[in-house]
Amino acid sequence: MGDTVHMPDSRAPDFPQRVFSGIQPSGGLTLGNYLGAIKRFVEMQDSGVETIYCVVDMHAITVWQEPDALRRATRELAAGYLAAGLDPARSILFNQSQVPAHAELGWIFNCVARMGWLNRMTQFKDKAGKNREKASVGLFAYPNLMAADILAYHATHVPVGEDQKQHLELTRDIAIKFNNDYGVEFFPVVEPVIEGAATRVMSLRDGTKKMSKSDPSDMSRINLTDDADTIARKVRKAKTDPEPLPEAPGGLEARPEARNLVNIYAALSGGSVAQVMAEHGGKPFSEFKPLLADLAVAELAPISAEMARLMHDPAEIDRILADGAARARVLAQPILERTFDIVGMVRG
Ligand code: AQP
Repeated sequence: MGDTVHMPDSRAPDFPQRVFSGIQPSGGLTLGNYLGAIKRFVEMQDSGVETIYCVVDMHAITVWQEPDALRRATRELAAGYLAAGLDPARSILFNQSQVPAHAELGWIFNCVARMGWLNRMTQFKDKAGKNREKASVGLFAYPNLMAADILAYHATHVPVGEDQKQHLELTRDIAIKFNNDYGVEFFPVVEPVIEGAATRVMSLRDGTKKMSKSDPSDMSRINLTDDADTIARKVRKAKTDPEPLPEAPGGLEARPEARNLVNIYAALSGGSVAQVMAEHGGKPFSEFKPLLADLAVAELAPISAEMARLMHDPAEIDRILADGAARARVLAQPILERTFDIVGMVRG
């Protein structure tokens, strides 16, 4: 696995390579989270680079979360990390709220980032919708906290799906402005790692919309906790057009639903879109969908079973998160202290 990982050249050559990423416990994990993020997290861990993966619970509460549901989603996400192959002995796994440095550095970055920068964030516009006045301040400032998550560890590489690209550009802008304002070379300019066939998995009901854990329609997504029958049913019912698959990748251009299913197939099989087309081009969906369903079940069923097993022992999950948080605090605290010092805060 390790040799499939491509780490783009760092723009922070003076910093040792360190990977950070996170996922919100804002619902159950989807195939989008798995292919766009978790599968890549595991590959990076297995390649031997230092990896830190977070359950970003403070991000989750930027929109309302029932406390009990948040607790459950936090443990379920941690179980998903473990079941997919993240190993607490090789990666630091923890939840964000157990490491205060994230919030503390986030405040400093609230004072570095400009309103105009945040006003341009498309995710805020999408999530706040027409109800901007009623959105939480946290939802607006979300990218500043995300910058703090990453920069509190001087991380150099961040594996994410395509939708997070703009937030990572903002993280870079914050690092550059902080360094310029204070005349230091303290924060690295991070590199997003957005690679693979499924950097943007789309809804099974609408090929122009991202697959999302908070979409009201459960049929729009495959959840990592879905059983084999449910996965097969969702794939069978996935929206498609009446034409068979095209013979070549170019034929997918104006066919978002077909493209999405081919991308998912490629990501699950570990091949390229061109390989999938070479093998399955010209097949009707009635033939292609069952093959896709089989592939999805083969990959996800063991993960789902392991998640269910792990969820029977929440105390063990809590122990793993607490242990990871203790290790994360050791890394983040000196970086936070130095930041306070650079800014001019008196520390006793
Ligand atoms: N559909 C997707 N395709 C590829 N990657 C995806 N990611 C999310 N959806 C897809 C990637 O998963 C990581 C964690 O995302 P997040 O939970 O922090 O927030 P999100 O991007 O807003 O994910 P959701 O599922 O859409 O959550 P909600 O519905 O709560 O907003 C990121 O790396 C993301 O790119």
